[in-house]
Amino acid sequence: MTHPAEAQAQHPVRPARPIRLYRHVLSGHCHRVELMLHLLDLPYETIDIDLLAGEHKQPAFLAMNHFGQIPVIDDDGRVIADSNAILTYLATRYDTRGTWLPRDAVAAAKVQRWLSVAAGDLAFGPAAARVVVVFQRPVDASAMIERATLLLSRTETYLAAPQATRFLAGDTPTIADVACYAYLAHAPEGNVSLAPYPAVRAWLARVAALPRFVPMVSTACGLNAA
Ligand SMILES: N[C@@H](CCC(=O)N[C@@H](CS)C(=O)NCC(=O)O)C(=O)O
Repeated sequence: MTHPAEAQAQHPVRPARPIRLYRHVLSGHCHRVELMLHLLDLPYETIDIDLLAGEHKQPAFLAMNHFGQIPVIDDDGRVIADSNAILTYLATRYDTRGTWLPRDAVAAAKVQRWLSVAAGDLAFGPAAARVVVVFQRPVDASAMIERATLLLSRTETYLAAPQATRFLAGDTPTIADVACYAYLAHAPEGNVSLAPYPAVRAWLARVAALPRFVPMVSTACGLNAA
């Protein structure tokens, strides 16, 4: 008799129909989901949400995500909100080899550590600083830039250490890399330079070189304006 795990490996789960991704093209939270869909080679379609018109606060959208935020996916009726939750879902359901979200306890903890960074310092540092510039918000971004700089210097130390691995949570890519990529790669749009961080730039290049990688749209904002 075939073991269930073997059967799954022989017949990997595929979406019954294209996964619907509710997104905005300039959102790094949405890009990480789109990147994961590409890396796993999953069929999907996009629905652009008009953030400026407040479409994400309308009842139809709130019915999918009470927090009124993108991204959200609808996979044949399974509605999942929150970018890191979506990465976890996609890896668990569709990566039958289990490399993007390892099951080993220590390896899984290493991934979760960077998901926490993505939802904390990354979101409130470089991502927030970029929003101020790209969406021309009338707020002082200096505390966000300071947080971004601290995050980048800590990440540089981590990635430049003699025992450092090629990717954030090991020698092969995981959803940790997918979650952290866009807002670090696009930090210059928020006036945060990547020049002092060669190990971070080398890691970004390794992510960008992955098969089926897709970039996020760049804007000519912040340091990119020069
Ligand atoms: N924790 C959420 C944060 C998502 C998020 O901040 N989305 C932004 C766009 S990048 C948004 O929807 N902002 C509108 C709002 O918060 O009202 C996730 O990881 O998905």
